[in-house]
Amino acid sequence: MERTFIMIKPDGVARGLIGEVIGRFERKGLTLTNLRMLTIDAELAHNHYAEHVDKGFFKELLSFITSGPVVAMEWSGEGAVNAARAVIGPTDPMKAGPGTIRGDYGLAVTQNIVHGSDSPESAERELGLFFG
Ligand code: DAT
Ligand code: MG
Repeated sequence: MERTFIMIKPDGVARGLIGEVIGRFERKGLTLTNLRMLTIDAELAHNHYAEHVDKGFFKELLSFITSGPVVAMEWSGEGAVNAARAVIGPTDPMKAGPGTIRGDYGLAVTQNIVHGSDSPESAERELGLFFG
């Protein structure tokens, strides 16, 4: 059994998409095994997005991800990391097809509604950051 870290970002929470997003992972067959609502501070944002701190878009990403409450979740199931990424869709919502969360609800690459871990190793690291 694999687990992955999924987070509904501040835009998804503000737009009232928590139920919609959770329902999609449930219908995929994944199991919600932990959940926590919080507002990310700068330190946690730097840790979570450590691979991106030197990128040109990081300042915008930092300001966005700390701008309001998020829903942090652990989802479990066979191939959970890739299954969840398929439900979420590509990073840029304009390139995400209909039927994916980002394809159905997103327009801009920063405000793309949901985060999903990109590998089992990233998932364990990110789950540790958010759930200890
Ligand atoms: P993903 O969230 O699909 O794993 P990522 O890890 O490459 O994508 O990037 C993390 C987040 O940073 C992404 O969800 C949105 C933002 N981002 C990525 N590339 C960007 C870009 N070129 N311009 C603006 N924001 C970007
Ligand atoms: Mg990523």
